[in-house]
Amino acid sequence: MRRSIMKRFVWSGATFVSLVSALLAQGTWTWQQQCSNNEWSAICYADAGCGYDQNNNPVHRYFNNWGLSQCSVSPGLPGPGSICIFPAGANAFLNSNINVLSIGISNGAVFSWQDGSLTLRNPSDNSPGTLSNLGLLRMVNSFGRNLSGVLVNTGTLVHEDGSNYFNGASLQNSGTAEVRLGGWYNNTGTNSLVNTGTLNKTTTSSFTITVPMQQQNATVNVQAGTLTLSAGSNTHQNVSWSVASGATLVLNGTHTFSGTHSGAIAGTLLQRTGTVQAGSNGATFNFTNTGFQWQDGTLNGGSAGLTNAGLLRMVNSFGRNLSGVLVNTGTLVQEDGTTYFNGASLQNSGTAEVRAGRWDNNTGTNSLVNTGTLNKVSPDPNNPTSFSITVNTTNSGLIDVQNGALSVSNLTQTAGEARIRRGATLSVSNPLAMQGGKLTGAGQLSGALTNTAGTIAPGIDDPDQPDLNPLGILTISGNLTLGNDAVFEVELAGTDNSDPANPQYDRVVISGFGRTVQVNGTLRVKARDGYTPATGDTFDILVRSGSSWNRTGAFHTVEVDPDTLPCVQVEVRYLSDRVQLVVTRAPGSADINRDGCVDDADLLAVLFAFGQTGSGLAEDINCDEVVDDADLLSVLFAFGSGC
Ligand SMILES: [Ca+2]
Ligand SMILES: [Ca+2]
Ligand SMILES: [Ca+2]
Repeated sequence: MRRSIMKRFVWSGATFVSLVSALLAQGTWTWQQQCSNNEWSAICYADAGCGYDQNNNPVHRYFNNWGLSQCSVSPGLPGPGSICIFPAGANAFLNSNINVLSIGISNGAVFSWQDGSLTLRNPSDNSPGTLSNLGLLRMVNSFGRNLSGVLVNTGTLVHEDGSNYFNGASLQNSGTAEVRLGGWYNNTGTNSLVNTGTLNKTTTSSFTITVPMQQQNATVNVQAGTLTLSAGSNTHQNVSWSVASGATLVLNGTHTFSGTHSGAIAGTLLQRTGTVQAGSNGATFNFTNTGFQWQDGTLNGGSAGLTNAGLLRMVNSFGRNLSGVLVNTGTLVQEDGTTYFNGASLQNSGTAEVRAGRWDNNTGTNSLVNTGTLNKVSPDPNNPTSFSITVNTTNSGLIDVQNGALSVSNLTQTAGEARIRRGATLSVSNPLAMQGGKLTGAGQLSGALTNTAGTIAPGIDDPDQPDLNPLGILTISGNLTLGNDAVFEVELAGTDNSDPANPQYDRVVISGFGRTVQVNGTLRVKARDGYTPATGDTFDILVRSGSSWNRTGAFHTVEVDPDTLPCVQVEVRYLSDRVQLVVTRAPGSADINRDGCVDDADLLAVLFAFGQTGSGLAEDINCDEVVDDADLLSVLFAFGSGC
């Protein structure tokens, strides 16, 4: 009976293949290659021990690669429910459709899959079966392959070419998976790519994955070419990423990150579109070299926040959407385009650099909080760029407008410094609310300044950047309000302010017509570089450049720094077009009679006044209110100078 069925199977066509296979399928099959062709279902024959037919021709003995042989008909092949084992040394090739329960590829075995559908399934309950690779599993040539069931790779998987379509399939890699050209596509059913091992992209070709990825403690190395991760939903936890020079890793679709993601990116790591978001416990990016490039799509830090500890770049002239909390402790660079804030909070305690484009207040409640450094720069300082921030901004760090224009619609400063370098402009729509910190520089504030408790200190005094001039002429094109606790700090190093690039003292210029200037608070006067003013010297510390202004009020306190300006006394004059500082008393000079020469006339003056006490004595050179030997020594040490 069985023999007759076999005959019909062999000679009557494929209809009976599955029937016969089903009958033979159960059990364990071990690869034992008997044919020169190493294809899974290869059949070969030899004239061996099967006798002769009625025409005296030898009857063939048919062999397969599973150790079976049979006279006159083909032996059976693994079918549904079969357990298939490829021992070490096996080198098998799959170019046909198969349906088995499981496949085991041993360490030392090679299995090359070119074409066909590989279905791993338990026929009794239709649950997925498993292919376990401990050896080398290759996907070869440019064919379209179909996978159903579970593929577990703990060995080496190399996808050389072609497309793998996932149809209710899960690829679980804890070994090494290398992809070169082609793709893994989310075709039908529920599919997943679980990577807890290493995924390497090699060769200069492109590879695309649309199967949802779940990565944990994994490594992704894009060594060459382009790897595109485009699944609709992906999760990545504690993944180490690297992209070699010339290579590209593209993120499309939705990617949820948790834990820490680090890596050296010598090539390009690009969010081309889609969504990158932090999980419920937040996530940290620490990408170095060229960093993480956000071009388009959405970045959502969620309520726990996405923290950038490395380099995060907003690139190209796209409109991007930011939501949730983005914390920058590393370097954040906005190169171009518009970043729309939609219920977003950007918290910078590292360095943020803005070059061109906008950070726009779009929907919801948005904020920019700078406790670090926010630099406005232009890639080409000879062609300065503009950057606009319409998100409510609070500064307690450093805002440094190095060149070009920075527009901040609503800027509140509670501490720190807003610095406008010479030639640069900081624009505000609503009055800059200075509740603390300093406004410094030699550029222009375009807009009003309401200084309730901050310090206006023209020039830039930065010990880390000694090339910047601590003396400056700062222009305010807008109304100026100084409150009771405001400070205006003026440094003196000479009386000549004719060279705006190298002024000798600090000044604020109010430009524009009909400005309102309310003066109040404290005027603080210091000297620099050992400068000592003379009685009668004047300094125009607050001037208007327009034809009129409405100036009211006066400083309630004038502080003269006793360390740099000992015994200097000043008076503030409120003139129609300026507020002027006049030196009413200067420290003594060894040239007592002020004839330009320290000689015996000055020595005699001190001797005649010797012992006198009181303030304002010309002979009291060191200003301690007594004429004594200290003053005499001052003359002796300076004797002959100026003569
Ligand atoms: Ca200064
Ligand atoms: Ca003299
Ligand atoms: Ca004295």
